This record gives sequence, C-alpha cells and structure tokens, in this order.
Amino acid sequence: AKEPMRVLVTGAAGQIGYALVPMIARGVMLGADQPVILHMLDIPPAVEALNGVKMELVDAAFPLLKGVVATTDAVEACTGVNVAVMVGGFPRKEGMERKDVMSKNVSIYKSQASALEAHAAPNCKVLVVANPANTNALILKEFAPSIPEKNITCLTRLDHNRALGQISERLNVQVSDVKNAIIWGNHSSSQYPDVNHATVKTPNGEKPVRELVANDEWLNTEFISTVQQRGAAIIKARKFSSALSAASSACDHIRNWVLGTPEGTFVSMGVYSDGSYGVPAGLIYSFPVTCSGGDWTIVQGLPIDKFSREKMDATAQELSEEKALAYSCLN
Ligand code: NAX
Repeated sequence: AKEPMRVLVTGAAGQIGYALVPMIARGVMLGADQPVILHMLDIPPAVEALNGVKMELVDAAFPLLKGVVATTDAVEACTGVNVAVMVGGFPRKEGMERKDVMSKNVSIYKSQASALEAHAAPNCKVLVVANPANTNALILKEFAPSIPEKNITCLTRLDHNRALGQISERLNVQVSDVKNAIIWGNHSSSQYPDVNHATVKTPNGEKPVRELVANDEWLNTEFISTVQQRGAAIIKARKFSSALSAASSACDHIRNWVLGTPEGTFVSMGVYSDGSYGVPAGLIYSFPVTCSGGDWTIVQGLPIDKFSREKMDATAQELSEEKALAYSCLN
C-alpha cells in the first residue's frame, strides 16, 4: 500500500474548502489508490466551522482518509505537507480600495510562505487559489526562496475548464472530447481565453474548434467575454462565488501536475514566467503546459496571431501593475 500524502487546504472552513476536502478524501485529486492525510487551516473566527468540517470528514468514513489535522496554527498546518492548496485569503469587501485588499493578502501570503518554507515536505507542490491568485503566488514565491519556483503555481484551470464547457455547449459535443483551450495571463477579467489551438474529437478524427464553430465573430467576442465574466455570472445566480467548480478544477490542476497530462493534451496553469511567448519573466502568468514526472513544461512554438498578441500583452501589463502594487505594500 502507498504511504499517505499530506495535503494542506488553507481557508478550509470556507465555501471552496467545503467542496474541496471531500474530493481530496475521495481520491479525486491524487488518485483512487492514494491514501491522504488532510491538513486544514483557518483563522480563529472560523474555528468552530472548521471543527464542524472535521466532524463531517470523520462521519463520511472515507476509506482513503488516514487522518485529519484541523488547526489555526500555520506551522502545525504546514508541517510535512506534500501538496499545499492555498484557498484562504482576505476577500474584497464593498467600498474597499484595491490597495487595502492587496496589502492584507500580501501579509497573509508572506507569513504562510515562511511557514511552508520551514515546515513543508521537500518538493512540496503549491497551488494558490485565493485572489488575486497570480500575485499571491508571486508573493509566496518571493518569501519562500528555498522552495523551487517550479513548485509554486496558481489556479487558472477553472477558467480553462469554463472555456471547454462553452465550446462543448456551443457545438453540442461532450466536454471530454474538447481539449487544448488556453488561458493566457491573469485569473481576472483581463485573461485571454484562446481557442486557436483547441480541437474536438469527432468520428472523423480531431478537428480544430475554429473549423467546427465556423463563426469567428462569436469566438472572438461573446465566447471570450463569457469565459472572462463567468465568475461574476455565478455570483449573480447563486449569490455566492464559484465553489464546486473551483474545487474540482483545483483537483484537476494537482492531479495533472502529479500524475501527468495525457499525450497530446495541454492544460492551463499559472506558472513562473521564463519569458516564453514574450511574456515578461518574473510574473506568475497562465500558460499552456504539459506535465510529466511531477513537473510542468510550457508548450513551446504555438503560432500567435496579432489579435492574440494584443490580448496576451494586455493581461501581462495588468499583472505587472498588480506586482508593483503588491511590492508597494511591502514597504
Ligand atoms: P470563503 O470566504 O468562503 O472562504 C475563505 C476562507 O479563508 C474563510 O473560511 C476564511 O476564514 C479563511 N481565511 C481567511 N484568512 C485566512 C488566513 N490568513 N489563513 C487561513 N484561512 C484564512 O471564500 P471562498 O468562496 O472559499 O473563496 C476562497 C478564495 O478563492 C477567494 O479568494 C476567492 O476569490 C478565490 N477564488 C479563486 C478562483 C480561481 O479560479 N483562482 C475561483 C473561485 C474563487 O473565487
């Protein structure tokens, strides 16, 4: 039998946490043969709710779940973890300045970076979900210098999956037959959902999405804005932000990272830019990646047209501004 893996979920008493921890305990994230020990962190005002989640995990009697740590102590939460999913953060409240929200999250990610660096298992893989996800991940990287930068990522897989979902609805095909959409850039409304390389499996082989949709106008306008604005549409409908889809996509992100992507398939991950595709190095930017042996690699050599270039640059620009804002909060 495999040794259990320790998985940290911060903000575990929140909405996404409530959807995510049962998926992890069911093997959705790391595989149906991989035992897990869950480490759940939240803050003192949420401690009762956190303990309630722990009670439910016990009550669910998950065969793969070998232990649960529920705590408000970051050091205890981070100790020995192999995977860290950072969902906890300070939400933007009405009337708050961007800078004030950034400043709260910078201080959270600075201190949790130190706890992870000092106490996580070697080679711990980190996924930041909490917004501003790319910039929180960048702060975490900055303040955990001994964690390799390739181990620090942020979630744009939800946006990627939303793009696949929109194509599947439009063409009335199974979502599992659609692949290789790309989310470039920031997990914000400046992201660029790109279907220029996406394909659909048909009885006559793989066909480009552009050929099957045969409506460039829709692909270049409504498709893009629907994916960019989907988070807001969910809030409007549900009165709460996306939770089950965020949790499921976080599982997809880690599962592909640890266990690999299928041959010929790429997925979107927010990763540390090395300057690929002319994206400034030193940003956490969403790229198309393949994963193998526990490492991601940016897909190289995709042709980029002028329309795409402009949108990729605009979202990079927004990330550079967020980075500057975050650094201004450090002083
Ligand atoms: P909730 O407000 O329901 O939960 C957040 C939890 O984090 C709360 O229980 C809170 O007590 C806890 N928390 C706050 N500060 C903490 C700290 N310093 N350490 C540990 N825990 C802390 O929010 P939820 O709907 O679960 O969303 C969580 C985060 O995900 C938000 O930042 C949200 O914006 C972000 N999202 C990111 C997505 C992505 O694709 N990257 C999509 C979904 C979601 O909007």
